[in-house]
Amino acid sequence: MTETLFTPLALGPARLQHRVVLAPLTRMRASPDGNMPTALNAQYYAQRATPGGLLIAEASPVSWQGHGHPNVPGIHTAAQITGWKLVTEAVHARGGVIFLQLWHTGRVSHSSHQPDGATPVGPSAIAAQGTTMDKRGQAVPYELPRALELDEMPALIDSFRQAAANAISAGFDGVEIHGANGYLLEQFLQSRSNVRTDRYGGSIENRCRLHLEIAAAVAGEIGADRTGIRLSPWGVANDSGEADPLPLYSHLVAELAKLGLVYLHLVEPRASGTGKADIVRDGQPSAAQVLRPLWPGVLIDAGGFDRDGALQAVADGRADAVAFGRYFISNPDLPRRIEIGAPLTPYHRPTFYGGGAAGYTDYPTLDA
Ligand code: 8OZ
Repeated sequence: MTETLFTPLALGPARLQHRVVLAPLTRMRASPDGNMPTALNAQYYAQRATPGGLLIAEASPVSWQGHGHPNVPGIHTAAQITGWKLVTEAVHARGGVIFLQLWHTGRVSHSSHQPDGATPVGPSAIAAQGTTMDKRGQAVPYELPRALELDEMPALIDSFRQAAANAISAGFDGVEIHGANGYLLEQFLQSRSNVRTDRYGGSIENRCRLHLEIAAAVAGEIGADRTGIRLSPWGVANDSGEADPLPLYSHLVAELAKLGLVYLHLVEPRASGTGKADIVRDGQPSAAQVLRPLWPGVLIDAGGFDRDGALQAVADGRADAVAFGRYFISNPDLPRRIEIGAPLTPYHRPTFYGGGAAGYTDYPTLDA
């Protein structure tokens, strides 16, 4: 039988009733003081929850050092765990399944986001090209990062393990390691940002080490069946990009597969950007098509899908599930609209990041 977006799917201990997934989306609406999720955030996620539907909650720094944007929720303080419980309880009350994305921004942070105005950290002292947002939301050039010392690596890895434990105590069903989009893990992966000469740099094996050690630490803490990971091969977000991605990502995916993680989440390169515009890069390979043979578990694909493209990706076996971002923002009942082929409400990009309920919890459902 050909699978569709509406065939149930086992995801570790969870049973998904459909395969329309909420992509992890930075919305910058946590409390400015303490970076805690709020009742408004709980309302937003609950609106998008469906029985047996998977929501991947927005990228959440694992430490103060991991922050790089205003008003994003963290998962490293007791108050943040309490705030996240509002979200997970509201989603579970509607029968939903919710994972949390664990994040460290690395060199694309800015000293204004860092404790005591410290210099952002990265694999090597190489600045990203372009601009980022400072604490006040102003565009500023990327800074020259400080290269992490070898003896800082165990604590860095442990911050992901601890954040995963925190996520489970906050009620999440699992976590997704953010290994994509030019943030710290991807900075280690790629030769343009990593020129280390120790065991975390140089060879492909060494550049993949941080992903694999973090994945093993998180899976050891909460179970591989609750641990997913997101990658963006061929992506260019935040001044990332490997000249020859295939050998690098083939090794990484094959090694991750040995850890038995519950899912691999890929960002299709055609959609790679930084959230500033609707970027479509033509002529890119399909990451899912290329890497599917190396991944025996659940594969979630993301990046610029429409209804037909998502149905096709699941029907031809390239993906088991498809994550939607922009259209899940503007259509809280997106799974139902896709199921019945209903028209979609367009999204309003100026309200993607920051602000309150407008452009966040005020998009209509079909019933409204
Ligand atoms: C858009 C704006 C800020 C952050 C990512 C977490 O690209 C993000 C992000 C996207 O993965």
